[in-house]
Amino acid sequence: MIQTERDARFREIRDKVESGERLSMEDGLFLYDPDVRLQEVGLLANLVRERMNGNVGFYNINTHLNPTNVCVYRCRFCAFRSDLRDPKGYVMDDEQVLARGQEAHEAGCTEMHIVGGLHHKKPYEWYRHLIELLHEAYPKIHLKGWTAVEINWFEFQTKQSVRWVLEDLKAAGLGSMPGGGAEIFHPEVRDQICEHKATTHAWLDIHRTAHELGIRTNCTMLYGHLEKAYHRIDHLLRLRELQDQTGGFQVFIPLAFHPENTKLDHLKKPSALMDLRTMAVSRLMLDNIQHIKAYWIMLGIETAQTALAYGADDIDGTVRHELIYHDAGATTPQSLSVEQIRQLIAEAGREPVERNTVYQTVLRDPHDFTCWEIGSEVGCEV
Ligand code: V47
Repeated sequence: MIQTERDARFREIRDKVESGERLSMEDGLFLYDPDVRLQEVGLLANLVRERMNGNVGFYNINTHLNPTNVCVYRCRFCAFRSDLRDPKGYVMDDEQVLARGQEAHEAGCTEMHIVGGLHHKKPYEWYRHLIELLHEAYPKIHLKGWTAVEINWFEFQTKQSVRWVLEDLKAAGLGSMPGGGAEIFHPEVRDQICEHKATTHAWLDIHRTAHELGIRTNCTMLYGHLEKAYHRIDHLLRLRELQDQTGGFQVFIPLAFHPENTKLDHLKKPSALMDLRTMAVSRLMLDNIQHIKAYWIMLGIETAQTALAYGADDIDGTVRHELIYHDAGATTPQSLSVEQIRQLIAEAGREPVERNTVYQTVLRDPHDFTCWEIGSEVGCEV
């Protein structure tokens, strides 16, 4: 395509975006063409970002908990997993899990992000028990736990339906589900990186069922490995289609592949330019998902800040105890203080706003950081 044709095609897409018209597979592929200037794609995504979320840069105060890294699956992109008898393998006991809950409370966390391996010897009841244990001890902390891959495993373990498993976990205190395990839906890629685990159909169906039960969920896409632009757009369109039907996704998180210590360590990490383009294209394609998250742990702080002008309106949280990316070579800090995270959002020209997991604004007691309020609900007692 020559430059004048490219300019005309870009104007067509800009007109669609300005008038709120939905973009197609072809539009998405065009926006991934490296000859289409990244800055222009970014400006267009920023238009949508500001239309949907104003000038706000959301963050939360959260911690991660990975109760075990032992996993029956061997996803080629994963550096976190361990075999049962590998010295790297671990399983946390109740005391360690509760200590993490106490630490989260003292740090003023509103959320614990809980995911882990699928341990060969741990029954569903153990995973359920961890949710119940934390919820009973720290009922104010929202538990965002277990991806669709874990739910699919629990379905297999219990021989019960997805609905039964999700209702049971909700009764135990599960608040919402993270977006992991989506990877790339297209079978040409999925079959090469994680052919054994939850299928695309299962992943989408579990999220659909969660939404029907009033459990909000997040969604992700792992990019920068074996996939091509076509697979990425296909992935976004499948999410958009489900969101049209349920409205239950609250945020989309594009996840950049980190190759170190994985079976794909011959690949190069995606560039910051690729990260920003993926952020922008995601914002433009997913017209029905309210938030786009630039996960600073995975992007690095500078790229996450820049992403706030390329479609993203959220940079995730202060985070503690992150393992999945750090095991795969992430060089970002283990956590940020509240001052640091607010400062980096402000430096990017956005207004820092603390949110909880379901995007309600959090107000803090200036004299006691562990006391916070959502709407009219006061959340300082544990
Ligand atoms: O599903 C695993 C990805 C995901 C690597 O919902 C890797 O708010 C890059 O889903 N390089 C788990 N990516 C993380 C996740 C997540 C993170 C932050 C917030 C939320 C949320 C969800 O991480 C996995 C996989 O796609 N992953 N290994 C790796 N080496």
